Amino acid sequence: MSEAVAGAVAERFEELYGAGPEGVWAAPGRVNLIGEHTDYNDGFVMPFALPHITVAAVSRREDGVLRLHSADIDGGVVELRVDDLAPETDRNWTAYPAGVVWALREAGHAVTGADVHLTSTVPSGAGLSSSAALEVVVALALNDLYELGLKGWQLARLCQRAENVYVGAPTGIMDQTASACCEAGHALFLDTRDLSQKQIPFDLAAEGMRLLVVDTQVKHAHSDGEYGKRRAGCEKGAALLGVDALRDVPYDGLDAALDRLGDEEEVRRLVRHVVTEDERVERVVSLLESGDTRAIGPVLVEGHASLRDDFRISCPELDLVVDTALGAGALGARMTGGGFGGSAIVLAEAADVDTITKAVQEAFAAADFTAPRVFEAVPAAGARRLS
Ligand code: GAF
Repeated sequence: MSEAVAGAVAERFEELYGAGPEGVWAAPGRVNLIGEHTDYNDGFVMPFALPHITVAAVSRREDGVLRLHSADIDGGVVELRVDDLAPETDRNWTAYPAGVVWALREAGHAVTGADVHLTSTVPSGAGLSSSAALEVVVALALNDLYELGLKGWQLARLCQRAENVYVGAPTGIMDQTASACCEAGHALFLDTRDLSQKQIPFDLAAEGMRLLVVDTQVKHAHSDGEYGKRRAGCEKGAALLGVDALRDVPYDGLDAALDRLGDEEEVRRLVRHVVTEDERVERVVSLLESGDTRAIGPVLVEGHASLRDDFRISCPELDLVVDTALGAGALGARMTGGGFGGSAIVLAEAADVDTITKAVQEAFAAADFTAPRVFEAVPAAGARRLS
């Protein structure tokens, strides 16, 4: 499968650029099991990689030229000069790969140009980290070709910088780390403060369960303001409480912290979400480690309520998925990713998958919403070289 994909992408690269690529790489999208909007608060997250990948065929250049092409976007080859790359000057898809080159060079790595051809099966705008997959696949290819010796978490940091500074989207570090560091069959328990990681075995099929991803088809965007407002509100909360980040507010000190915030109603809600969400991640980890997998369902539901009521980033379509799936027998369900659209996840007994899927599709039709895309997610491999 990977070989066939790599061969096809390499062939197209040769048609575009006149010679075969030096290599072909892949980086996946992700879903987050639990731990939402905790990553820019130095907290905990628990994503796993999807089988959906962005693939890049890449060769080095020594003349300072960066040529970018995507099979998925009209517009042909885009040619840039690495010396001219500057933050927030590009509003197109090319800002993501160009931002990675910029971040590598800013960090002192002598990247002197590249020819890049990309294609992706990660749905875009679905909250499944298509941007991170795009960044990470380019970073990994350049890391290999220019023999930079950077580890997965270091590539993730550089990709985050590309997205924050070059693209101008104030996201955290979860998605890039997930794409770079996840392992097949596992969810990644990540401490976003120091990027320490633990791979947690997550094989639902072996226990007769499934995890569905329901893409509501409501497109979200991170640079459009609401994400940044939540982030700023969390930073305000940390400042008012005199801590470096909300991660430092202990769960058993939450009530006292909320009292101290007085009539800062919005900040109180944001703080309550982040502090309880960190606790939920730790609870899910310990349930999975003790083999009590079904018991994570109610924790996912609590997480959704917190994102809907306290963080206020759900939408009618996401709420409908969660309510309908639970009504049709799901063990748990919640929105996943940045919010304001995108996808929800549903944890279900294998035997209930068809009933739940049908119920969600019918509920969307009855509400006159665009039909959702439903697929089963099995934890897949992180970024890697294909050929
Ligand atoms: C988006 C961001 F990119 C992540 O960093 C994270 O904050 C997530 O939203 C919410 O948990 O995917």
